[in-house]
Amino acid sequence: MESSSRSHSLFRRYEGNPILRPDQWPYPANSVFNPAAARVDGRVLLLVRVEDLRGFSHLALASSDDGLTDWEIHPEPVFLPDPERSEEHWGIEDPRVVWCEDLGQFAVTYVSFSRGGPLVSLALTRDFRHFERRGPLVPPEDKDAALFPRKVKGRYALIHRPIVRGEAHIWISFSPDLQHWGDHRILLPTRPGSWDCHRVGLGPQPIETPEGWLVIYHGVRLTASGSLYRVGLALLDLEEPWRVIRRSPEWVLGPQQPYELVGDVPGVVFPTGALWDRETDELRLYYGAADRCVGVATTRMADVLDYLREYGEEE
Ligand code: BMA
Repeated sequence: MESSSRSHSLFRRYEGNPILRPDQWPYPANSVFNPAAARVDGRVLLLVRVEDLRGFSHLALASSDDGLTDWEIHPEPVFLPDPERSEEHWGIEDPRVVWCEDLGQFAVTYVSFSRGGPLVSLALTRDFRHFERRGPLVPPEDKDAALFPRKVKGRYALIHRPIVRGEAHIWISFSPDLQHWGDHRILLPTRPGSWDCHRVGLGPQPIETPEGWLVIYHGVRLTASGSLYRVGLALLDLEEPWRVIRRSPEWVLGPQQPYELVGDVPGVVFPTGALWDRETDELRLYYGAADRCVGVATTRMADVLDYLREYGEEE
């Protein structure tokens, strides 16, 4: 099959999209989007970014047995900005979640908005109701971060997206203790001229597969009528994750549906949660649509790996 047909048929949107909308919320919300995803005791939990009517964000919890229907929305926010913490002055946004073997807890990396700009903070949780804040990991301006689910060669690893010299590439950094970060390297740069030429940023947490760490990322092109946010894929070496094995030349999901084209920010597909069911091989991608609501799209991991083997560019 021609590569473009393959890229654009890899993910299938759930026909019941959008699965979460602001009008379903138990309290006034402008938008509900960019959720992290986890499976806990057989249920799917989404830690959802909710923007209130002042324009500040916090995190709320939605849960469902099948991860598609019958969402139960917790009546109150579960993670609010702490007024004592200067880094959370203008709210908290866009969480990513990963089960961390070494910590025996879920690690939530989220964007906290300080007066000095957005930066990445870490909180640990087991139940998504109680959170232990570990504070900022990196200084502003930085976003779109997740830890790896295990240490790599004895070190914690973090993918993140600092802005350096006005450039927005995806970086990887390492730490012995989750506090001191170093060995910083550019991992996935923007590609001049391409659909991901202006900005790139990590989507959900990196996922360990037999062929490498799967990284799902967003790429941005600025157009005459605003930014277009689309989704690309990359595979990293399992033991040397700063080595990119393959990267999709084309986007695999882009704004097409009305709920992705109309919202506070039109033309945005922004994946932040992923669940891979190893038994059925289904890979689900939870994403924010147009900074307004939540959608889900699915594929099979085997198809993703085949696609990258066949069409991915070697770096
Ligand atoms: C990014 C983040 C996301 C947002 C996206 C599109 O920079 O701020 O929270 O969904 O832009 O507006």
